Amino acid sequence: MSDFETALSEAAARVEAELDTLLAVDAAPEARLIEAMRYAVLNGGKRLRPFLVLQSADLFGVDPMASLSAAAAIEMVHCYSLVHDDLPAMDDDSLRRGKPTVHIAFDEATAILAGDALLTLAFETLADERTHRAPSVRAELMLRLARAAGAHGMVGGQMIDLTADGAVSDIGGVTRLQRLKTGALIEFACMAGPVMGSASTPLREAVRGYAHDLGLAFQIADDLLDIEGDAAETGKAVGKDADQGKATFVSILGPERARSQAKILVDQAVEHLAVFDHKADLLREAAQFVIARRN
Ligand code: GRG
Repeated sequence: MSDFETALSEAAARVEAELDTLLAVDAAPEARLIEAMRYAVLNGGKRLRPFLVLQSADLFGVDPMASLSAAAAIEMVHCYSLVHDDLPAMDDDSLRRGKPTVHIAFDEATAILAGDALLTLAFETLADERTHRAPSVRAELMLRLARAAGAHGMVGGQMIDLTADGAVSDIGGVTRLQRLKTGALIEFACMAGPVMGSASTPLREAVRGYAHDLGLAFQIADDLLDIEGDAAETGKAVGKDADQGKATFVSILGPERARSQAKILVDQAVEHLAVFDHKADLLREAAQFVIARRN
């Protein structure tokens, strides 16, 4: 295992333990909801977004227990989006992270409620004093996550994606859609560290540049996996973009140009980190990982 893989799996173990604590099972009548939330969250997954939170926080000397709370919060939002995206009204998928999706394992209403409750719990977690002692920092985290996840962020991107019907057909349109749908949350993950560490504007801008290029590279890799990956490796259905006639980076650029564009973006992402010393090495490796991954 490379240093990066070891760090990623250690971060995953830490965030899973935190999620397990935050989603404690109890005997209340709503226990079925907690069970569905746990199923949605404690089911593997690369935990890339939490990793980005922990690493960006480490760059600025943030208390690791505090950044772990923020890492758990973003994973809850990510998992909620996957649960809702898999619903029959949206992508209608029965496989996620190699297991039956939440509405298959439970039922549709429970899946909707589990997603709703994960989104809400994410904000409750950020609002908790354990995430940061300064109320202004907690408020900034909540504001940024709300913007990243909301109507002009992830949910807005999903809306464009669902209603595109050929309207998004050029590279500019696909870039904007994906910046909203997946890029905004990745940017939040990277920016959580500088926010919690009260970083200077130039250093925040360096991390933001990294996050921007990383998010696009991640999405191009996701589009390539949809045509080149297989369900056993990715743990989800593949070939869906083409089946749905969706414009993607790969459908517009073709696989070869898409791959070289992703490499350029990774190089640019790494260049943004030039202001940081070896402490940013794992973030540099994370950029390489997003385009090399097989799931
Ligand atoms: C339904 C509100 C709502 C939003 C949906 C994120 C999203 C928007 C849909 C997910 C569908 C999808 C496959 C998007 C492409 C990028 C993406 C988010 C892939 C999954 O993320 P990974 O690879 O997954 O980090 P793991 O399982 O490792 O966490």
